[in-house]
Amino acid sequence: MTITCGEATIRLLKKYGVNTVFGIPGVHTLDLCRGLYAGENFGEIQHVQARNEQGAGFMAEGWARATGEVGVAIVISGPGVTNASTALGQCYADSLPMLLISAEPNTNTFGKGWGVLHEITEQKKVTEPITAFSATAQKPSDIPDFFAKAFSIFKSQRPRPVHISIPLDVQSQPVVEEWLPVEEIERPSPKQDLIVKAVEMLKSAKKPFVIIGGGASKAGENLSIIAEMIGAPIISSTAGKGIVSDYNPLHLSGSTVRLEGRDYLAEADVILAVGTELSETDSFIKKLEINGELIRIDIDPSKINDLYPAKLGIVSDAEIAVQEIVEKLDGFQSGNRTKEVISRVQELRESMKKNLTRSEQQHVRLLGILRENTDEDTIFSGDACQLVYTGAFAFNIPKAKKWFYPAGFCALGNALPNGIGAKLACPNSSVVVLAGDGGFMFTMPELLTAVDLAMSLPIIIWENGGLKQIQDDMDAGDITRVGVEGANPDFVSLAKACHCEGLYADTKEKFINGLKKAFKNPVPTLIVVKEDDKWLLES
Ligand SMILES: Cc1ncc(C[n+]2csc(CCOP(=O)(O)OP(=O)(O)O)c2C)c(N)n1
Repeated sequence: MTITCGEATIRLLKKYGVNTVFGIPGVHTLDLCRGLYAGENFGEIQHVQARNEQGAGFMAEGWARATGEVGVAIVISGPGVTNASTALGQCYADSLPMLLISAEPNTNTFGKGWGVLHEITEQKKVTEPITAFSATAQKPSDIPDFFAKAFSIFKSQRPRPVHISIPLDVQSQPVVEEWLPVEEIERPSPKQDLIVKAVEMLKSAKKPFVIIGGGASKAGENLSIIAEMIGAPIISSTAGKGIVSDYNPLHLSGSTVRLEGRDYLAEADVILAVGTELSETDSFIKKLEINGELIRIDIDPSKINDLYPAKLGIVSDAEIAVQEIVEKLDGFQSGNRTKEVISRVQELRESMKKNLTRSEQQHVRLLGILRENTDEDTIFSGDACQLVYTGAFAFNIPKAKKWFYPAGFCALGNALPNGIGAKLACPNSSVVVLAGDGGFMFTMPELLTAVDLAMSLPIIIWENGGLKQIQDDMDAGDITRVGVEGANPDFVSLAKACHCEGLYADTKEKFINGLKKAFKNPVPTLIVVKEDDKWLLES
């Protein structure tokens, strides 16, 4: 039977296991929209209407953060693509699978510069630097080929976003043949001699250390076994938080952002770094002091000898390589070292608590209350704000994929739409959004998307009078404050105007009760917490 290319594209998405797409339709995506409800596709894929394509992209990102599976957004050409591009940047920086499907004007207009609707000359070039690849379909049969390449990247390589543009005239062409998904290819395994060498280095280390990044998301259990066997402290990157539980006594959590954590790392003689870029955004200093021999395990060969060249580089899927190291360690025990490391980790955690700023002390108080009133499956979707910076090292996350702090690209405004995507992907998990007053306003209209979805979603807004991190940076640099003190709305009234619940939590009780109700309200609840309120200053 003949169907349109738009319909065939949606059918193929379904065959790859996609059941939700985020987007905003336009005249350029009508054939894709027709495909959503045509024939056997009818209602198979939920379309979530965002209020801005940046929101749609961030929702797809949230889906990917929560599940490790591809998040999909469908947008118009031109402004739809430029709006959604920030989310591509986020997914690129944090190695997340996201598929942006966009329209493009008719192929006969390419390169002519006629100024047709939503035209960008060579649209794919806009997204090329922030995707694994960006491609324009010249004919319908390009689409299954592009999907095959994209899904191989999502499943079997370093996951990164992909952008596929489907021009108007291609979308409407007939497709006769049935498009099928390709089989998953095996993820790369390590060379045996390198695993043997790594095990020798770990066994003979006097002060080993383990660093965990987002690429190790399926290796958590074995990484704690390794740390326990060899007596090593663990530190996580922002993307690696929760892969090994923050409650593990060997774990310093995401404390590469703290001097205490970094100084301890500098003492190590052998460092096992798994699935981590060791990027600037994990420490916010130019370079970590690494004095020991570095073993790097990464699926991406380009990572092995970058800013931190490895003494031993193992190109492999992290899960497979770490499993093999555990097997080859064969029950090894480092003697008393594990005990010693546990007490040192405890000491450093205490010392981090003592060295908090006035703001951080308040964050820790709120985060402590939040932890007591949420379960271990709760997902925390954070924005780039001071509350979340503190949480990176001072908030315990027990499981992988439960803490979103997209430090990689660090675009403000991700928290609410990321949370919406996560809640749709994991409807049985509670989701809490953590945002600064400034960052929240970037994607505030997506509140209405959550209303459409009747979503129970507590949104905690840390109100500290503007763009405080940058205020602080300006103050510290003796720069006259500029552009950081703009007005905020009355968030509680705003919530009501958007058919949401809203409250100002000026006591601990109001906060806890508001949070409990928010998990049940059939709409989002804005819970505004103001820095320097009395209850946050009580110890
Ligand atoms: C899209 C984007 N624009 C600008 C910035 C720079 N920036 C980083 S933190 C920050 C302040 C954020 O303010 P707020 O969300 O209120 O959090 P706070 O720092 O007050 O905790 C700004 C403007 C950014 N990260 N992303």
